[in-house]
Formats: sequence, structure tokens, C-alpha cells
Amino acid sequence: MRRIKNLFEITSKFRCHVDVSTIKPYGSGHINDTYRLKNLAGIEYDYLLQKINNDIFTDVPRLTENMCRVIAHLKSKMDLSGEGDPQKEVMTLVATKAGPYFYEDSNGAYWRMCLFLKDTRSYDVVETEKQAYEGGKAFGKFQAMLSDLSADIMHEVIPDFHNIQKRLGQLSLAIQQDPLDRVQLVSQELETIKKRSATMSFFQEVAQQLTLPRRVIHNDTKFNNVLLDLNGNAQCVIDLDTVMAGYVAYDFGDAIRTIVNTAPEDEIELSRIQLNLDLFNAYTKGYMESAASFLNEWELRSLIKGVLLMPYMQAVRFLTDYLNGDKYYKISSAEHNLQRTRAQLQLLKLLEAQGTTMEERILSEAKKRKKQFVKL
Ligand code: ADP
Ligand code: GN1
Ligand code: MG
Repeated sequence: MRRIKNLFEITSKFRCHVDVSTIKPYGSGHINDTYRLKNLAGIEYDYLLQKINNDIFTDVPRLTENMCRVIAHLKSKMDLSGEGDPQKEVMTLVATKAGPYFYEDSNGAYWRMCLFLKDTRSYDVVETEKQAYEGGKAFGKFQAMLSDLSADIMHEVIPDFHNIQKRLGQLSLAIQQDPLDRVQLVSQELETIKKRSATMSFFQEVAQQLTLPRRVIHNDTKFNNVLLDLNGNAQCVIDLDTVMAGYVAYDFGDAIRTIVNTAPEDEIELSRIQLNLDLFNAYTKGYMESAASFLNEWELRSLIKGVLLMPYMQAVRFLTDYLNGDKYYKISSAEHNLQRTRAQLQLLKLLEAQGTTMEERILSEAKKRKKQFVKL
């Protein structure tokens, strides 16, 4: 109860209609805490209030600057082109009465507020091809609209976020320290990870060759970060904490990771994890509708690398957290991070077996839309 009271006080710091009638936890994110605020009258805006995880996002002002930059860019593009509704299709942050788009409370916790987009839904697991296609359209369009925003001006809010060599370094450190004596429990998982470590360094190696542009990307393209409207059409890409520089293949791969898997990300029964390639095809089609026109050919060919890298990287991150004593991700059981690791490694093996088929599909979808496509 004390916590709720505190939340009402926090709400009052923002420029919102404060006759808030109910407040309750919302969503299934692993990092931040989200609360839905409903307005008394039901006719004013509803809001989402989020407590930003300050252990992970250590520089909230810079994170907010990134978000504001991206939001402004997307909204102004829609305004100028007359295509799309910037109020509904781009998230809107609510400023505090003091000015900034975040509030630091007396305990040093950071909060932000955004307009709640009514009549929308997000899904943890994709149910239909239409949804996968809409997800592809949403993230393809998102990247395309940001393709003329310089990645150099974005702050790196979590350094080396998708740098697999650094992530493997963190895993090695966790193995060395092994505070809970858990390394002995995960030898099989470590073996699977170790076997693939060299081939997964593709992006760090090509970074030197400058063939892949670093662009402004989302960096957390889980399917539940796209809001669908009541007709199942993509409406808005949300969860912009990690928008920063990166390779487009990271976004493509992370979306595929959550879209083609017939089971949840943390499925305990590994036999339930299957690939649905129809969903892969549908996502790729939707994605290419916007992305084929701005991606270079090296980027197109790199997409399949992202598909394999992202479940691998998530497995490395989940396992590191398990060994470190579950300090990063929210967990709902002692073995949760291990369960997530196993599920991601299982998914990776299935994806590896379908690598060639998926690569061909990516290139054929791109060719349909790109006039000068030279096979490298
Ligand atoms: P997290 O970082 O914890 O994943 P999100 O920003 O993704 O937090 O928000 C959690 C959930 O809240 C989302 O999956 C979505 O269902 C819902 N959500 C987030 N932003 C909005 C919004 N502007 N309007 C409606 N629902 C939203
Ligand atoms: C976290 O906050 P959420 O649940 O959208 C994580 C992502 C992982 C994801 C795995 C800042 O995202 O990188 O892909 O969990 N976010 C951060 O589900 O680490
Ligand atoms: Mg989210």
C-alpha cells in the first residue's frame, strides 16, 4: 500500500490529468516496472508510468535524450509526409512539471510517463502469419524512417550491448567467479556456447571493413514491443530504451528469435520449441517492404547472421546472469535464467538447421523489391 501511495505522488510530478483512478502493474518486461494509470472520467488520456531500472540504465538523462530524438524524428517524418498518425503510431512521452521527460524521486529512482495507446495489444508469442507480417512491417518501417538519422549522435546507453565478444568475456568472468557454485551444473550449455564462439564474432570482424553501416536501430525487437491495433494491424513500436547505434541484423535477428519460436522465450519443455517457417517468411516479407530499399547488399546478406547470433547472445546473457546469481533479469523461479538459456540454445540449433532455407528466402524477398541486386 505504501508503494502505491508513493506512485500517486510520483504521478503528480508529471504534466498529466491527475485524477487517476486506478494504478496497476502492466506488461511482461524483464527490466523496468510498468504501471497502467486509468483516468477517473475515462475520457481523458490514460497513461503508463515506468520505473526505469537504474542499475542497468545508469544514465537516464542520456537515455531520455536518445528516446526524444528518435520520437521527434519519427513524428516529424509523419507530419511532413502526411502518412500515418504521429499521435497513434509513435509513442508520446509526458514531460514533468519541472521540464524533463523523467523524474528522479527522493530515493534516487527514475520514472517516466507516456500516453497509453488505447485499443492496442502486444503478444509474447506470435499466433498468426498476419501478426508476423505486421511485426516485420513495423520494424522495417521503423528502421527505414530512422535511416537518415545519424547513428553517431546517439548515446551508447549500455556500452557494447550487442557485442558478442564482450558478452562472452562477461560469461568467462562469471565462470571464474562462480559465486553460487553453479558452473558445475551447466557444463553442457557451456560446451554448446564454446563450440560456436568463433563463428559468432562476425559483426566484430566485419566492423573493421566498413561494409556494414552502423545505423540507429531499436535493439530490443521482441515481438511484444510492437503494439497491434484491434484489427491486428501494427500500430506502434514501443520500448525505446535501447535505441542506439547498431547493425540492422541485430534487430532482424532478435525479432525472428521471438517470432518463429512456437513456444515462449523461457519454455521449460524443450520439445515444445519448434520453428514455424511460415512465420519467418511472413515477417521477412513485411520487413522487406520497407527495408529492401535502404539496406545495402552486405546488410541484406548479414541478416541471416543476426538470426543465429541473437538467440546465441541471449543464451550467453541469460547464462551469465544465472551464474552471477540473477542480478540482471527479473526471475520467477531459481532456475529461470537457466531455463531461458536452454530454451534459447534449443532454438539456436533449430535455426542453424534451417539457415540456408532462411537465407534464400531473405535474398529472394529482397530481390523482389530491389532493382539492382547483385549476388555477392
Ligand atoms: P519493458 O521494457 O518492461 O518491456 P515496455 O515499454 O515494453 O516495457 O512496456 C511493457 C508493456 O506495456 C508492453 O509490452 C505493452 O504491452 C505495454 N505498453 C508499453 N507502452 C505502451 C503504450 N504507449 N500504450 C499501450 N501499451 C503500452
Ligand atoms: C530485456 O525489457 P525487455 O524485457 O524488453 C533486455 C533485452 C533482452 C530481453 C530478453 C535492456 O528486454 O536485451 O533481449 O530482455 N533488455 C535489456 O527477453 O537488457
Ligand atoms: Mg518491452
